[in-house]
Amino acid sequence: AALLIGLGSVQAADGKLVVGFSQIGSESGWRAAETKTAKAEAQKRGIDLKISDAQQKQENQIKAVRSFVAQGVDAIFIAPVVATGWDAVLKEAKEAKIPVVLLDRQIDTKDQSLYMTAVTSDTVHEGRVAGEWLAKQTGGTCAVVELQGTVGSSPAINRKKGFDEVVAKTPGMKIIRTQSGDFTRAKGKEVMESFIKAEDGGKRICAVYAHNDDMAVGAIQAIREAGLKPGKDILVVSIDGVPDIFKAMAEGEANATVELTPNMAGPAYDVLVAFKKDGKAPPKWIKTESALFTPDTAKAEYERRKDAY
Ligand code: GYE
Repeated sequence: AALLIGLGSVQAADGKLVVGFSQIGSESGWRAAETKTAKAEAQKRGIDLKISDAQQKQENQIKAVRSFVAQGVDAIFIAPVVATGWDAVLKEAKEAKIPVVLLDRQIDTKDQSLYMTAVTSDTVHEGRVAGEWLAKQTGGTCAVVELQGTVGSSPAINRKKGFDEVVAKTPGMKIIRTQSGDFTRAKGKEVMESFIKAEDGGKRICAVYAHNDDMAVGAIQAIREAGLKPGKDILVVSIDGVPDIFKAMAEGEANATVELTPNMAGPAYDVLVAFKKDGKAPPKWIKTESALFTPDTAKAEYERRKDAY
């Protein structure tokens, strides 16, 4: 919709709500699905969505937010690549009275008034669920290598924290190597290759815990290329629930995933519409579900999702 500049405020000519979304990039299959879903859910509600791709850089996100403020959009959605460093730009949005909604990642700030709400999963809980599944599966004895997400991002920090809690109370479970694979398939593969080399061709590794499915898929390739059987010689547990991991599970090459819905924008639009209508502020955290999936249902789950991604 075209924008009309009025007195101190800007509105879409056709009365549509205008939302500016600063997206991180497309590092994972999950994120591509989140972007796709954000567009579809906007269309359903007649919302004019403007997406800016930050190509993994916080400075690009800050620029995008400033540009949305200058355009006078009705709301700003941000998927914050890292957790720190947001206060200054969020103050600018607040001064312009533009509500901000965080999508899928949280931020570190002392001033909770800088954003209206965050739609995310409980990423500490996801790490716990993955850890508990692995502890149970292995009878509590397992040498784990960990592929962390993007350094400084809330899901990487929290998925590590939740998993570490389980390790701390399971004497036979240990993380023997841990490194960031930046949430990408290529990096996940590369780091897994170095883990395998460092651990006697992979023989000392019981399982790989990847902070997302894409890195797990990369790790599966590395395991296969090293002459080992992913899902058997080295167990594979990760988070997201993208179609490719269900496919890998159905083929016996992955063992468990914790689902993360790609529909973060839908609930955000709903609270925004309510807020614009009657000024009702939503709760500070809108928590999405995190369910564990294992190979028994993988084929059906793959069929059910493959088109939505
Ligand atoms: O799990 C990963 C993505 O921020 C929770 O980011 C999200 C994570 C998701 O790249 O695949």
